[in-house]
Amino acid sequence: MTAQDTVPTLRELGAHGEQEAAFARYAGPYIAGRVASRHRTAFDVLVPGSAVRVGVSGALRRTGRAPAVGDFVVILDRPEAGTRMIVAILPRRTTVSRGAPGEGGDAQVIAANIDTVFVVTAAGSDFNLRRLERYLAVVHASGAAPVILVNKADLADDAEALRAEAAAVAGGVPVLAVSALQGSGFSALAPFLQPGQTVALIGSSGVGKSTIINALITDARQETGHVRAYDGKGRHTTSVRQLFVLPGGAMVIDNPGLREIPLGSAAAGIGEAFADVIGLAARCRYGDCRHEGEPGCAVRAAVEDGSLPEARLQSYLRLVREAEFQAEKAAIGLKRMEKRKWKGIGAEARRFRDDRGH
Ligand SMILES: Nc1nc2c(ncn2[C@@H]2O[C@H](COP(=O)(O)OP(=O)(O)OP(=O)(O)O)[C@@H](O)[C@H]2O)c(=O)[nH]1
Ligand SMILES: [Mg+2]
Ligand SMILES: [Zn+2]
Repeated sequence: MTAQDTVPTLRELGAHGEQEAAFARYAGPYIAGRVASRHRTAFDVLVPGSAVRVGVSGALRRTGRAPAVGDFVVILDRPEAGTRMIVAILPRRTTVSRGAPGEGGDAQVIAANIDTVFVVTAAGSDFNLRRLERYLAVVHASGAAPVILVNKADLADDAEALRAEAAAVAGGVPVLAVSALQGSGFSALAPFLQPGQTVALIGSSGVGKSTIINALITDARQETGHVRAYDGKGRHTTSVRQLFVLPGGAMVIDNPGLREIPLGSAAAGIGEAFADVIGLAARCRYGDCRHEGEPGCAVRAAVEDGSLPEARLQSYLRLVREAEFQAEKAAIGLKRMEKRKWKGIGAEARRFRDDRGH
């Protein structure tokens, strides 16, 4: 399941000091590991020496917290009692999530403890600046550093022009053109793939995330024994999120293609993704300017003099409106939760009364 045969330590699996310290507090038959993939109820966890498939303890399940791919977890390991299960999740450094369509707009964790997110797009019909802006807001909010990969450079008439177009909306985030098919542009990925670093790849279905991972695995001329993210036999749509350990010691997480990228709790990332607009807005006459035609609007002025593309402003305003809507939804969810709590207390009070009545 991993591309390496040697025994990775917790640190080699990407754990940082805080996580090692948190695990050091466990004494007894505990082992720490990193979640590589998640099945219906079981998890594949990389532990020093091997990979194990384990469930989750009832106590952890009742906390409502579920391990995510990339999480460092504590496993209670008592083979003599036939028990081997995840009992705790060690503190997360970063959390990449997307809004869940559920109540309260609460976030769905894509992956945890990610250093870098490769936002993958491809030359051709997937290439969309507005979608990239949305991805950047989500990744900025996660604490991980985004890098944009424009894949399938071999299909582009002018790959450098595409790269530059993406760079124009990336606000200083690195934008790299690659071709997973030809293996070109990969040397520029090396700084993000140092031993112990973790990269998650996200992007639409078909942009080449799995092909890129395969190229990274075979790039190191690993002879045998590795699992390929993409089997090369016709189209293979990734259905399960999975962490791979590269021969060089970096870890990459392959994700199923995202059909939509709800903002979720990523509102905080909008500011970073649109630092240019925020900077202009600071110079608007009114502090609560919505840049919809108010007098003295520095943002509109920038659109008029051509320094800020109208489409980028519209993209920003759309994301802000969505974030406001999410915040409202979250507030409604909170109220509902409160109501439920009160109902629960009411039921308990009735039970208490009934008990007393008997
Ligand atoms: N021309 C060209 N085709 C590529 C390149 N990279 C990937 N492809 C092709 O694009 C198709 C989709 O690639 P995948 O790696 O499966 O895409 P994915 O992003 O993993 O897709 P999902 O798993 O559905 O999210 C495959 O047929 C690949 O061979 C590239 O650099 N150039
Ligand atoms: Mg795939
Ligand atoms: Zn304004």
